[in-house]
Amino acid sequence: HPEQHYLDLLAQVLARGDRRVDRTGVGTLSLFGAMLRFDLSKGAAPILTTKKVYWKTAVKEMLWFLTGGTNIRPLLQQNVRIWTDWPLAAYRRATGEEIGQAEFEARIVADEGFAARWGDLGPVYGKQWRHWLGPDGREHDQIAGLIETLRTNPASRRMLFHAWNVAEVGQMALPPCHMVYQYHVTSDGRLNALLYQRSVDLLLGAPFNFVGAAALQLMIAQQADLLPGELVWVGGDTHLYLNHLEQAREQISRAPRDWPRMRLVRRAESIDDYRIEDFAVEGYEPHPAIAAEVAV
Ligand code: DHF
Ligand code: TMP
Repeated sequence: HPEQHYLDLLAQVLARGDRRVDRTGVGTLSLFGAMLRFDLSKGAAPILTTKKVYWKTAVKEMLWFLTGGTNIRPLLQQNVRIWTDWPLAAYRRATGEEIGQAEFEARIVADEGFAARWGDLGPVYGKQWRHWLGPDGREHDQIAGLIETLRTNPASRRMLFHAWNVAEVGQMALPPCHMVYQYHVTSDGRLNALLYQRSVDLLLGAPFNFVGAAALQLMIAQQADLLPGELVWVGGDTHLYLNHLEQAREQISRAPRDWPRMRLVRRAESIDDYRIEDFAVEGYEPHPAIAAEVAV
């Protein structure tokens, strides 16, 4: 089962990970350099079955990146709370106010001005993917450029987009983790993708990143009249937080089940026209969710 390779990676990090203090102060076990390969060509999607993964949340996050936005307000309006911790931490640092997460989220949703001031993550993924600012003041839409090249010159070896804008990394709430996506078209019309992720929270973050990358691959393939092929995932600093070790052991003890199928239920006019309702997942019967705290 392909999921076994993920479980093996969890086991490797537990067994051989280098123990170190990290930016968050939580501490990690870390291995450097990992690869997983997922075959999307038969309709199966890398949505882990050894714990319940909230795949709609991951797809909504990907759709939000594609809008070019960097403010968490539209996420909260769709009940997606995975990005709240970082603006909340910044707000608490700046104001000293001991506001709770639910109250902060409610204020972001209710008050547009508050959201504009406190809900923005800086020039993160959406900005760099859709509006990378060149030195001449011109903006570059890397996603539109990628789809254009896939349509007109699919043999190109230059089909990628990048979020690591060196000049702007310092203004980001969190520098990009899933950093470069490269694409490749086979002679029989399959779209392969390779995601390079520089930093990997293997228990909490990676399962979301697999789903996001697969959803993006389905959308881009459809827009370029290609069929999905393989998704190759490469991790740089691949780690388990020290407060996730029990959860990782629990997950390893579970037997993977058949992967669900994910497909698009309609053809969208452009890459900007997809909605969460366009994604159908069938046959997803995971083991129960595994609760874990995210390191901020
Ligand atoms: N920081 C760290 N330390 N790890 C991350 O994975 C991470 N991911 C970020 C931003 N910063 C991060 C953005 N993505 C969750 C999942 C993905 C994500 C942020 C958070 C998360 O908490 N997942 C939980 C709850 C899911 C839910 O409530 O919908 C999970 O059990 O998967
Ligand atoms: P870092 O910037 O110090 O590397 O911290 C980022 C942490 O967030 C790290 O544990 C990796 C994790 N992460 C993911 O695994 N996937 C993601 O999509 C994001 C945004 C973060």
